[in-house]
Amino acid sequence: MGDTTVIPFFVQLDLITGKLSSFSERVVRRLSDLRGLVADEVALRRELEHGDRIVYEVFKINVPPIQGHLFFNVTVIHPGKIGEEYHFTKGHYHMNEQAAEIYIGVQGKGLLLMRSYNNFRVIEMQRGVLAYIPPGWGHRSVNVSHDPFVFLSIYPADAGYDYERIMREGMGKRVFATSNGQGYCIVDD
Ligand code: PAN
Ligand code: ZN
Repeated sequence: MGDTTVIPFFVQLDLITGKLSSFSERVVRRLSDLRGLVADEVALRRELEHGDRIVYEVFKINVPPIQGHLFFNVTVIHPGKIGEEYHFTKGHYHMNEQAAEIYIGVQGKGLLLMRSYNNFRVIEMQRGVLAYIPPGWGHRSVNVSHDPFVFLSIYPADAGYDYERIMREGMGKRVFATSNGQGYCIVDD
């Protein structure tokens, strides 16, 4: 029997801006949350002297975190760099190795970095791109534009998050601004 404790509901997603009409929780990640994850820790410390700015936010809609339910939420990565490295999410593997995920690009331009052992994939994200993250692939998103990069995520509510493995092993790729500040380059890490 399925879990019937939640009754059907909806929220309105603005397909141009990614703004949700309502959400249950707003998770804020700041510069200081990226300690140990950035290429240039000295640049990070320097930028922290000017304040602990918001790098990205996740607008979550809560449903029970159990098998059968789906989480869906909107991530906004604000434009910016730490040193020459574009703003990115911490990145994670799902604890539940059976859990896949779908990302849908809504606004701005980003990269979805994925890793499974020594296999690496990068998908360019923008409005209308539907990306599939298979079970077992670690994933991180990067904003490579001068506007907010916004995307929707949908995944099993019992997926769980393993951030430690990314801390230990990294994503294997990093994304930097090119010298004219307009483009990006993907570098092995
Ligand atoms: C996304 C991410 C979101 C924030 O909803 O959780 O973009 O990234 P971090 O969780 O790495 O901070 C997702 O992949 N959920 O499974
Ligand atoms: Zn995920």
